[in-house]
Amino acid sequence: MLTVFSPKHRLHHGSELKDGAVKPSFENPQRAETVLARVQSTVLGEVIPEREYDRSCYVAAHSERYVAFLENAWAEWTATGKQHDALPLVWPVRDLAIDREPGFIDGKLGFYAMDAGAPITAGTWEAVRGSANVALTAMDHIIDGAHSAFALCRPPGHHAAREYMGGYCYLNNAAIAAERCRSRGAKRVAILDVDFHHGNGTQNIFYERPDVFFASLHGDPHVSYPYFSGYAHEEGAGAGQGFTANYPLAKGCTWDTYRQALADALDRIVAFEPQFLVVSLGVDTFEHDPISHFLLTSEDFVRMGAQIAGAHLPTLFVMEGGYMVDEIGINAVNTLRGFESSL
Ligand code: OKP
Ligand code: ZN
Repeated sequence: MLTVFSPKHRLHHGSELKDGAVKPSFENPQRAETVLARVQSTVLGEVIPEREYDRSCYVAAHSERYVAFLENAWAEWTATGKQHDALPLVWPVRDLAIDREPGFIDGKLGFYAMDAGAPITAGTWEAVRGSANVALTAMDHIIDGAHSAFALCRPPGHHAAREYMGGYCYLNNAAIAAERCRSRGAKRVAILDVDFHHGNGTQNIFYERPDVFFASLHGDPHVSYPYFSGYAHEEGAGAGQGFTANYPLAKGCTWDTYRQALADALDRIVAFEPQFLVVSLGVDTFEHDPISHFLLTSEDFVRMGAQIAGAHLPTLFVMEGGYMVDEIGINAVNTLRGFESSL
């Protein structure tokens, strides 16, 4: 399986609020480096760099003004004299003016963010573009005939919605790849999100769309981030009614429970008859993940990959979360090898 990787991810190394202090983010550069090292040591296949893509590819999944915000945010922030990571501290909720973009960076940060978990730094935009271009390059490889590919994206993307960032995510790499399929002629695309956290951003982008089926398995939002989406009753709306499927799973979920939900999600995906499958591959469902609470073992990821291969669809794997850095490479590559070995 081909891997696409960009060293530009190293330009993004942000901080987050943790235990009452600003500390280096769990979402750190070593994550992608560890996965790359495992891809190489297991000889998964060729590793190629990303190609350049026009910003219209990003605007397919996001609003023009949001992409412009991401592009300009660091310059607007430093123009106020600040040099530390830009984080929002105020948000428009409920009765506040949720539709009017503020004219000042402090307001814009809250307007375009769901939480304080997506810091903007000097190198963030370059890294974020690189990550989206990694997904686009790998998707094009599949559209051009390959059965599978691995987009080793960093930063991740599945919390990024049409018009907001959050949860370490800025551009939604999986959604941008799915839109690429559509713009290159595919009628139907499915996205399967196996990251521990609900893919609220992907759901947001395709919620009213009948052409992109979205299924997500994740920690029950009643007790798990992102808390405000991912319930089973969220099934899409309007023309998209019935084209979103959510599987909230209880704390302590093991493979035996997980595989049944995965089987149901894959059945629904196969019934949808998509031309392509995009997998948001987070491995934070791992038993030793520091910020999640499922109990999958490293061997379970091999089983997960094999089960996904059973859908017999051209499949793009897009890297999302996973924070037990020592084992992130083993778990991600186990999934890919499980997929390949059962073809
Ligand atoms: C991203 B992905 C705010 C951060 C709260 C966010 C978890 C994001 C997970 N200080 N935690 O789905 O793996
Ligand atoms: Zn996650």
